[in-house]
Amino acid sequence: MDLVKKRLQEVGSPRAELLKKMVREHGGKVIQEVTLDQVVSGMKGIVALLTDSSKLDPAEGIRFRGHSIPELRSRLPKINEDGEPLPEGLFYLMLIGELPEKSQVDYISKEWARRAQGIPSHVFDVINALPKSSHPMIQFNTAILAMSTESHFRRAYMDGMDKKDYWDPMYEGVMDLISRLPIIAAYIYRRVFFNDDHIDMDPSLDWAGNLAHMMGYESEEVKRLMRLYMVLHADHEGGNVSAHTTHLVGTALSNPYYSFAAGMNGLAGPLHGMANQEVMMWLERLIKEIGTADPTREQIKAYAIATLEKGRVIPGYGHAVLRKTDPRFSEQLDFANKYIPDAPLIKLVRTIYEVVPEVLLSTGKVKNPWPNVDAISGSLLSSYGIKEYPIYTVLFGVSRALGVLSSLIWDRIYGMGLERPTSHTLEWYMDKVNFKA
Ligand code: CMX
Repeated sequence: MDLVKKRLQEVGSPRAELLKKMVREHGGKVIQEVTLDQVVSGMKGIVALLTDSSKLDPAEGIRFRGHSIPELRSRLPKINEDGEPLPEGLFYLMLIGELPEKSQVDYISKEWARRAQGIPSHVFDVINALPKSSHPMIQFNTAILAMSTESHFRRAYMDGMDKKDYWDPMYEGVMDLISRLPIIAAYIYRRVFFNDDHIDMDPSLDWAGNLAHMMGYESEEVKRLMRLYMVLHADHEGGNVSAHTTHLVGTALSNPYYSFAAGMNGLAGPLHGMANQEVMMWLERLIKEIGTADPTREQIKAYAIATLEKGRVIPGYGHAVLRKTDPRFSEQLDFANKYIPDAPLIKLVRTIYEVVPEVLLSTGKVKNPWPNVDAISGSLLSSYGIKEYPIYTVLFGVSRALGVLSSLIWDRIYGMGLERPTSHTLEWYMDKVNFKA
């Protein structure tokens, strides 16, 4: 048996039993009261999800199964000692809850390289039927849906499988899907930006290294960046739009392809994953309007204020949960300072970081004026030669699969129920809070 699946079975059953027992004994206990503010502000802070893969602390940032990003950068297995961790290791950690050995990570690399071979040809036909001018996220999400013809879960469900075994075909589908995403992403990249000049995968490479290779980047530097990028974007607890949507759709027992495609449609929004592209467009306009790639703090301040006066957001800044600089930003800046400290875009990102928080604070309404993951990721990719902004959200999506799909398997292990919160009319709320018009 697949060694990851075997370990998952060993750790999964006792945790599922634990949850069942706790609900039996404490199911009626009140966790939290909900305010009207929370209902209309997008359910912020409402505790209503169970996600083990990662937890976001507003002041500290993300921890994956209890481990901070700096810890993971030093403790997860790598190819080279001075390199970045392999995302395969983070997947193992999020799925199993234990730091993997290098041999387990190598096993996943090989397993994904094997499973990646099976993409049916109609998936590429579907991509090719879309105009090249359609956004890469449209092509990516369509391809994910097109791959659902291969769903083990759908077949097992139709064959009448016992629901306690659903996690098994879900695991199979998730492993297939994750293994194939780099091929799909690279195919779209080479289709749109390199005139369909495609590059075959190299089964001897790791998952992220292969993505860089198939996109056309052979240097060890870009592969190292891609491994870091794939680790940093993988998960951000359960309530963000892409994670929550994947989970929500999965509770209808939709297969992993349907569920993940739904999550990716959420990632494509400019307030979520598409912010990485928005940041680059904001920087491009800034450079054009000010007339220099090395603007002063005063010039940046004036440009940021003008953005707010037009009723627009400053992309890459702010967060629904975080209340400090996103460690995913800091870790990328650390990487840039180490390897490309003089890159013009990185210098610009640093100066913006000195100016924008103060501008946002002065509005008096922005709860978190600090940069998030998207404030630097595009500048880093661009400084390494990956300058085609529309592919950035696709890369985010490839990485995000690791977290949301490991959680989707756990949803089936836990037997999570159909998600179905209650809605009410405006009049109901008026009555509830005793408000007279
Ligand atoms: N620029 C301008 N205004 C901002 C702002 C920003 N970067 N961040 C928040 N605000 C505004 C909000 O639009 C809101 O204004 P209104 O009251 O007029 O509606 C007000 O400040 C309060 O918002 P908040 O509670 O601080 O933030 P939210 O939880 O509502 O939204 C987020 C969070 C990320 C959508 C918001 O900060 C934002 O729009 N940032 C820019 C887009 C971005 O970078 N998104 C990426 C997030 C990370 C990711 O998912 O990838």
